[in-house]
Amino acid sequence: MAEGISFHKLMVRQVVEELKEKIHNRTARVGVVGLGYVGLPFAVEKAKVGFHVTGIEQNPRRARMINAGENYIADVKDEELRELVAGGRLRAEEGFDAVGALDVIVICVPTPLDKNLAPDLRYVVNVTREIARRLRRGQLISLESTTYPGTTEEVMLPILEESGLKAEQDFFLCHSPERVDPGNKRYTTRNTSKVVGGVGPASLEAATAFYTQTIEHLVPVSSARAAELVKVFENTFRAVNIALVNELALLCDKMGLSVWEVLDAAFTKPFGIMPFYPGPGVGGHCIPIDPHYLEWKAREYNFTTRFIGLAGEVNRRMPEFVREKVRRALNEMGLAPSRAQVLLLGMAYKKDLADHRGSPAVHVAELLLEDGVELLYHDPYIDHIEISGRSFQSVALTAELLRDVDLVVITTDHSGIDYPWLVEHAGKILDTRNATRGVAHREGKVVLL
Ligand code: SAJ
Repeated sequence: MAEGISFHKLMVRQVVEELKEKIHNRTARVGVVGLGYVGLPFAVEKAKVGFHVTGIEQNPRRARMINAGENYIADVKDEELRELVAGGRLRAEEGFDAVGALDVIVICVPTPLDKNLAPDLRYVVNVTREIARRLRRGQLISLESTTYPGTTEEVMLPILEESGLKAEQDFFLCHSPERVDPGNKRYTTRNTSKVVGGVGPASLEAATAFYTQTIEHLVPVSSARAAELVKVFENTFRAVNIALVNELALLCDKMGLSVWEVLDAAFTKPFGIMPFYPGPGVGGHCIPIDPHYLEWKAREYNFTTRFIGLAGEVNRRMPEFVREKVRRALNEMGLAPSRAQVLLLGMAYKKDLADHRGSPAVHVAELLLEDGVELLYHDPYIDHIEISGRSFQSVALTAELLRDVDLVVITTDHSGIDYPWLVEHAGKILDTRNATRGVAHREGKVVLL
């Protein structure tokens, strides 16, 4: 028996070493499934250090754009993408035929919630099934999508082993959560430390060899589940702290205090605190969603994650609070919402981005339309948008427009807006982001959240 075990271990060792050799000499063929704001920057980083990268992207338009060297992700440099595609280092395919020839496959597909705030793993499961059909010995599969602890081991592993191959001996499986802060110029895919956890030691060894090629600081943990929990904790940390300051904003409104003054003063504390700010709500495809993956999984252990549920409740309430502040502002001008023209400044879910997925500004717009407001919007990054089934175009921001509208609501604090000019020409402003902070003579004209 001892002989058999050592032969088995020898075999595994050989498979791991072969894969690591291909990774070290960059001959490993890398696949990235999902070329979005996580997948494309990752694919470019891997191609830049010499790997041949195949993107597997179900969106035909995106696949065509990649193969034409055209970029669509702001965090990727157009020229870099063009050169990598022209040099044959990076290409995109719509299907999974290439999987059999790949050595490492990284999965960066969306993990949304369904309408009951339960995890929707359809993309992860579909991709895993497609890979399982083509799985071969020596491959490393890495899930980067944010998900609940257990997805890699309880959902993906059984599907992959339906191939007849076994994890930790024929193929390797890990979870290495993405940590992308869209628009962040300081922290990139390369210099952001990255957590990685395998379904076993051989998987962790293979994954570590792969990720250290392009990530400056790797953080190995004991399992894929631990890696999954790290990531959902990170986003839960943000959701809860944003909800805390949003709740403070609601209380300050009752108390007649400025939440901005209170927070600015609180954040002068040089230790033991971290700045978060209230806003019109929490958008994007991570913070409003990922914590509910953990909340859902915790129920399996008969455990209620009260902070997550409460944070979601508070954050989802903020668009309604902005609607209330708009009504009050119009009321002070003697205007009923149904007789008012309101300009929303910013549709993106956060500043200096064109992304409006789950954007609180969109929720605010929907509520104002319900109140019968004549709605206009300006967003330098988003030239058209559909809200409540109606199409809107971004209007030009002119002094004349500002004179005409009854109220301007700053919903996204884009850096490129000239806020002193805005305050000078607008009649009344509801500033939900404190974007006009420091602008002279804003008193009397600017109402803060
Ligand atoms: N927000 C506030 N107040 C704050 C911070 C944010 O209202 O103090 C709002 C933003 O306006 C936005 C939403 O919350 O609508 C989410 O903002 P975010 O920057 O936390 O979220 P994302 O989805 O753009 O990026 C985050 C990453 N952000 C940071 O770490 C700064 C990080 O949580 C994840 O790496 C990433 O999502 C992800 O992909 O999970």
